[in-house]
Amino acid sequence: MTVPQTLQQFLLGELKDHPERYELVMMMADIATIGKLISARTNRAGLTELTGLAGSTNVQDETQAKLDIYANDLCKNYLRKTGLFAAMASEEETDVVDLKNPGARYVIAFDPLDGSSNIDVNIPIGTIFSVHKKLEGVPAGDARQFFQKGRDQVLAGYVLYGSSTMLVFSWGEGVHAFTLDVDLGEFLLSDAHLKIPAAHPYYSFNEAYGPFIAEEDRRYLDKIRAQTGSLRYVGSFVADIHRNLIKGGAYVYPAIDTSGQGNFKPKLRLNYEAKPMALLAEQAGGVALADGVAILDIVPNELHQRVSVRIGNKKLMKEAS
Ligand code: FBP
Repeated sequence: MTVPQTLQQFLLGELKDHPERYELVMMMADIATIGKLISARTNRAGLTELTGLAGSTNVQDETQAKLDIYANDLCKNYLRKTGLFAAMASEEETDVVDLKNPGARYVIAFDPLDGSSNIDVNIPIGTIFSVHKKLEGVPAGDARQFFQKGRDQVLAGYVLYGSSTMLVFSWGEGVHAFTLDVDLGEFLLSDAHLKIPAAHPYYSFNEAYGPFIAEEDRRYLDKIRAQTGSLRYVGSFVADIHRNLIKGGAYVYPAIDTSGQGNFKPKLRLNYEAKPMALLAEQAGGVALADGVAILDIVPNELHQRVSVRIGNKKLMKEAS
């Protein structure tokens, strides 16, 4: 019986082949621990005081769930202690947090708990992370640390808290997927090089927004619907992207205008939602576009900048555009 490789064995193997990757290896070990801690809490959320709203709103003007706050504090405190990061940006933090680690060479952006609207109803949620080299000559706590294009990410990925907890990441050499064995308390390798299949049975779009999208997006979605088979949308970015990476398909979140005044606004955040997922999609053989350009080539100019998102199979996305 073959025993799957543990994350630790995988990371030590990387270290043997790429000693220069020491810090990225340490980061992945820490992110895995954070994932296990949040997974343990989300699994038992219904039995604890961690369900429901926290009564506060974040910089996105979203009501924060108690688990949003718990996950954000856990990430912040844990990442500070690693000493690897000079600064961090989070969906739940208005400004960049200077982690006061003078020698640190990296910065990290993350969405501590993606899919907040699904927390209390036991639908998969996730944590998304994106790591860049620290920009020299720019103060650690300066938002410009995060005005780096996605193609310069040195590490990106997510932890999915679903029927099983999975850790999926890339440092630019393919996409690696691990599944948490709760009995062992170890992430075990489930897919060394995840590739989006050629098939594309599913599309993910919140159809409730159908009347509120631009004509070009409407035509695009008509082609996507025609070339896929079924609608699958759970309203957790991590879960919808994960499904489409595994099964093939398209995820589309265009700019929305509910005013009818032509005031189209995108929702998803570039730095800690679109950029990391775009790196995974491209590394898995897919494409990730925003208004016709590769998401990985966009240079952010705001910390919580939002972009429209089209992520999926290369052939499908190209044929529909
Ligand atoms: P957060 O939950 O981290 O704020 O993320 C935004 C999000 O919930 C995504 O996970 C999801 O894809 C999208 O918003 C759902 O938006 P909508 O309810 O507008 O379809």
